[in-house]
Amino acid sequence: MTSIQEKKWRLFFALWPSETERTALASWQPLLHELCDGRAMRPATLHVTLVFLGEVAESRLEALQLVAGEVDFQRFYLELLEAHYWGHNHIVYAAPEVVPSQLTSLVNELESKLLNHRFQFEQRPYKPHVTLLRNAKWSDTSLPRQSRVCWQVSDFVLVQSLSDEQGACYEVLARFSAKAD
Ligand code: 2AM
Repeated sequence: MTSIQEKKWRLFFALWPSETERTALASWQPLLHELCDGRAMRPATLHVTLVFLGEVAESRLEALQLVAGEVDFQRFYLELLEAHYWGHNHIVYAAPEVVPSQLTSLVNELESKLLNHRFQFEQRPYKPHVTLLRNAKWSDTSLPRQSRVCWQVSDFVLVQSLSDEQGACYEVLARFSAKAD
């Protein structure tokens, strides 16, 4: 008897920048690339992951979107000014100096609703970041401060991770808006 494997989608939830924020973040890349080498992420792929789900069965996609639609969160600003380096995975990334409490609440609520609906994912301490360079090299020294990016977050997205000849490429499948103030 042949078993038919259900199709799986590689998925994650993320904050997805507008063109303005995307362009501002991409403008950090040339100097960082000069300093740290590696591979600059394509501007169209820049984002902040909220929860990385990995492989999800196609039959669970509708439920996943219903769960995300139940998340109640307020809009907030994410201020990015600093670039950092992680030696363990050779990534140069943008991160906020202070993580907004609304972002922490959004991730906690999303994770808790997903767990209640039996979605599985790796639970690690949450470190919001935008990956700017991969395969980079840098020391423990601070990287230069960058021009401020003040990102107004008013929604989050469900993204499918695919790959093409240039590496990862992402497709936004659905958007979930903040509740009115
Ligand atoms: P990274 O940029 O720090 O690698 C899509 O892969 C997004 O999900 C990336 O932002 C990636 O973070 C994040 N992510 C988190 N956990 C992951 C995992 N186990 N495998 C792949 N990507 C992961």
